[in-house]
Amino acid sequence: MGSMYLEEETNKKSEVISCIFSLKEEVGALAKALRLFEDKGINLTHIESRPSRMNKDQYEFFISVDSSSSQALDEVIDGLRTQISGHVHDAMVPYDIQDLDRFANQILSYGSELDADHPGFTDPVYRARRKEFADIAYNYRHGQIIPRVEYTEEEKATWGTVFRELKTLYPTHACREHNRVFPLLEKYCGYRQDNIPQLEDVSRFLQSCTGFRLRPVAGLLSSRDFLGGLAFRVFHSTQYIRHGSKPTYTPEPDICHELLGHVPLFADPGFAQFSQEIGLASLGAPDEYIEKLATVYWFTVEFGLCKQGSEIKAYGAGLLSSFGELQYCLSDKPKIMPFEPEKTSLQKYPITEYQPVYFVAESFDDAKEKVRKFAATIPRPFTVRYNPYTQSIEVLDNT
Ligand code: HBI
Ligand code: NLE
Ligand code: FE
Repeated sequence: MGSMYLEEETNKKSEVISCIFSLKEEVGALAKALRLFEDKGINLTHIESRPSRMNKDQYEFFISVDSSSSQALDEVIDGLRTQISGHVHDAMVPYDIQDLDRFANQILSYGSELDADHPGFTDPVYRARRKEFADIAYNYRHGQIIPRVEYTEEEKATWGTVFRELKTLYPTHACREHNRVFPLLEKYCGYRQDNIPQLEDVSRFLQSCTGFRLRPVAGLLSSRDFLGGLAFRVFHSTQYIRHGSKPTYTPEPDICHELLGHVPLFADPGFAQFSQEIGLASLGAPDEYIEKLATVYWFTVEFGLCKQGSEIKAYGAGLLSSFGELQYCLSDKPKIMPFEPEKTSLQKYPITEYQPVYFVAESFDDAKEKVRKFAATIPRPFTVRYNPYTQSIEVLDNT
């Protein structure tokens, strides 16, 4: 059944929306659910059923509809929840790289609006500028060239400070993979103290290294949407820069964080695979596991340390983009523990200050194997596999 579905999916590329819901096993339950679709005039293009792995007395239904029905589908989902107490899995899973167009604009905070404690909140120039960046992201569609931005002198000065300070720390503080890629970014992508590189150039470079690409985003996405992108080797990247008053550390991602922290590692094959593994594990996972995976992501891709020879180095992007925290994380102040997904995924963490705890990985390969084992324990109605030729997800039946 999985393969039949795949054929439909590749023919119709992205004109399909899918959804999974489960119903208590009782006479007529499916008929009632299907009537909701009928009432809204929705034509199902695909339906599969299977007993739920999570709930013994439930059946799961995996349906696809034509994307022109997307609004009506939202109403049906409401109906499933309220009228027949069906459980709709929060997963409106992206199946194709273009599906990311439907998720990328649901920003949690800091989009064009800035929260009151943000250093740019009272700066009207900064706020107006953030709105320009938000508009680029909102209008972006998969496959387009990422619009080039002319950065102001003030923005370039902020970048310059961050770039210069970090560059002096990398040789001693960054992992070897980061240090290996950095000179290539200087050579091919315009990484310089007096120049903020363009996302489009960097995205092309990454594609040639590992197939990872960048997609502009206005601010923070939900964990589910953000991790989902990684399954397709798509990294959602901000394009604005932090407020010039606080170059040492900012809690929100900005272009310094993306380009200096994340990009060098996404150019490394082992790390790219590790990141995609977390993304694949997130597809269709229940909410409580999304939270665990987000925590695993946080303590690896974002704030990870790793062993290299007899030393410990930083590979987490949040460390490699903050010259304050990069020094702090390798000092004797924070607590350091081994990376074990089962335990790491339960660790609480602050998001607006230096981390009190870090986790150390043996290697990217080792971390990847551990995440894979952890992912296998996530109860999901299906197994997924990425097909790089079609850039889509293959759904494999678990039964
Ligand atoms: N959204 N745009 C964006 N950038 C991130 O780095 C990011 C995100 N949403 C959530 C998130 N990071 C993580 O902290 C985890 O929840 C995955
Ligand atoms: N604290 C990081 C920095 O200042 O660059 C950004 C972290 C984003 C999660
Ligand atoms: Fe990040």
